Amino acid sequence: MSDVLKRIEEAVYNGDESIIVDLANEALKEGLGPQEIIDQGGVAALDRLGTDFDNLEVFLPELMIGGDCMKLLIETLVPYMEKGASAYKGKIVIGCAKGDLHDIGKSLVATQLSVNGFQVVDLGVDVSTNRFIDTAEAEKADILAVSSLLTTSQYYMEDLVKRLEQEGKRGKYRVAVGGGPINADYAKKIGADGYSRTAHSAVKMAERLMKIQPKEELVVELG
Ligand code: B12
Repeated sequence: MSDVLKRIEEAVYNGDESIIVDLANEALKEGLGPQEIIDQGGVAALDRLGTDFDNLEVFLPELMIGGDCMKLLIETLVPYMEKGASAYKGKIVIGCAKGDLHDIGKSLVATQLSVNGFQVVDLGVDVSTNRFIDTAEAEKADILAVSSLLTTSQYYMEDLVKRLEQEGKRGKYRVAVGGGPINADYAKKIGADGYSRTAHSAVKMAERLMKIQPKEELVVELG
């Protein structure tokens, strides 16, 4: 692995916020792509922090500072992300499930979708089922996208699908889900229409979703 990617991983892991921007620029100068820098530098560090948090080797403050470093890394790299075809592809309402404050992955998905032609309404974190549905109605959205990293919040994805069915609105929206503990089997089990493992592959997944009717088939992109 490139030396600068390793140094970015270390900086995010150690919460060295003051050197993140310089390192990101150095990596760009070396010809590395923004997505590669985010995944192999930033995400690698957050994965390590998550594992070490699980093993009681690091604690909440380290997770928080690591999260802030990652946000700064992404903010620095977003202007360099390649824009795909910009013709309007559809409208997506996205947010983190109720109770969930992990917004880094959700924001990466929102950014990828918007630079690739989707109009994105980002509701942020801790979004209730009512707010998802009310916003989708008001915005005449095509896709509802829910992110969850907490097993305690993922239940609200199922709640959303059920509520749309109970209110006779299921046929109006495709529902996409993603986040750490989510996988294709879970997406299928709760009756979602789409799942993708990464922000990058979320674009393909959303494009495919726009071509099917809700509940026609499960669209999966592993990416
Ligand atoms: C950083 C972090 C935090 C930061 C979050 C900062 C922020 N603004 O987001 C802070 C410090 C706030 C935090 C708090 C907590 N955290 Co935390 N956190 C993490 C950590 C280390 C990284 C998460 C991250 O950003 N990953 C990087 C992003 C890019 O990955 P991602 O979110 O998975 O997203 C990608 C894909 O999943 C996908 N995707 C994501 N969303 C969507 C949506 C759709 C529609 C699609 C298609 C795709 C998609 O695309 C993304 C990009 O490729 C994880 C460990 C880990 N490895 O995930 C723990 C982790 C998620 N946290 C955990 C826990 C327990 C907590 C706390 C409960 C700790 C506590 N005791 O208070 C609190 C809960 C707060 C709350 N109510 O949400 C656990 C969750 C365990 C579980 N099974 O529920 C984890 C797994 C750590 C662990 N191993 O124990 N955390």
